[in-house]
Amino acid sequence: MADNLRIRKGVHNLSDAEAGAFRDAYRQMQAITDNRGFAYFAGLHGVPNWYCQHSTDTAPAYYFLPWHRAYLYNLELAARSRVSTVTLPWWDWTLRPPRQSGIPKIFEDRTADGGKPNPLYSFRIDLTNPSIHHATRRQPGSADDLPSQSDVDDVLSTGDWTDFTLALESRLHNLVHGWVGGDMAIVAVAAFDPIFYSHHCMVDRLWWLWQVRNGNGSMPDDLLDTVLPPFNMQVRDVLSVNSLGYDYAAAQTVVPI
Ligand SMILES: [Cu+2]
Repeated sequence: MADNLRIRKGVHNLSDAEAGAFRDAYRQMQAITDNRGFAYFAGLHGVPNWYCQHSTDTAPAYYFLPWHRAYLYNLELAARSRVSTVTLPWWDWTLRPPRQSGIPKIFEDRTADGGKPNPLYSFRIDLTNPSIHHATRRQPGSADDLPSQSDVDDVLSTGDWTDFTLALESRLHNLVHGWVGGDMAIVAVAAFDPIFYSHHCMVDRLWWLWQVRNGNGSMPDDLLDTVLPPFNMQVRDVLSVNSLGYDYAAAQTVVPI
């Protein structure tokens, strides 16, 4: 295991200092309007640029996992150019009380860091075309309705690449978008909610846990050369998180080097 990998942790395992650094990075990015800023990244997924790839648009070629991995990678680099120690934390929706219940507290607090607005709680969408002007909001369901560990194990036990990516996207990922509700439930604006990236980080982590077991499985070869716009990356460039320079904390002991 290389020492220089960036380690992504669970939101529930962040120290106060790490949570503060994460807020600081997002707070700085949210104040920037150029292509280093939060609004720019949010606008790549749905409105106004619509680069995201979901299975419903791309069947039978499934770029959902590779595209979102490239997306998070670039977002994380932008966050690290603000605060160099930051890595993207994942939201483990399978945790239950007392460890966590529903939306993690760091995303739920309205204020943080001495009464400042919490940059993880909401972000104001200000777009002219289409005209959308509001602060993101959520309408979460009951905490018991989030996917459980056995739901996750079920999806992870799917050996075939196509079955796996479809199950992860439709049974876990979509369910959590709908569960959070509000903007997160609408593809066009979901990425403006700051929790989006930690939700997708969990999805990316589950793909990696599956890859540790299955490699690339039966992923079709012709998928590998596909470019993932607007990123200058192909599917083959994002297959290994270690090659991208990061790892997932809980996976460290089981990842073959
Ligand atoms: Cu999503």
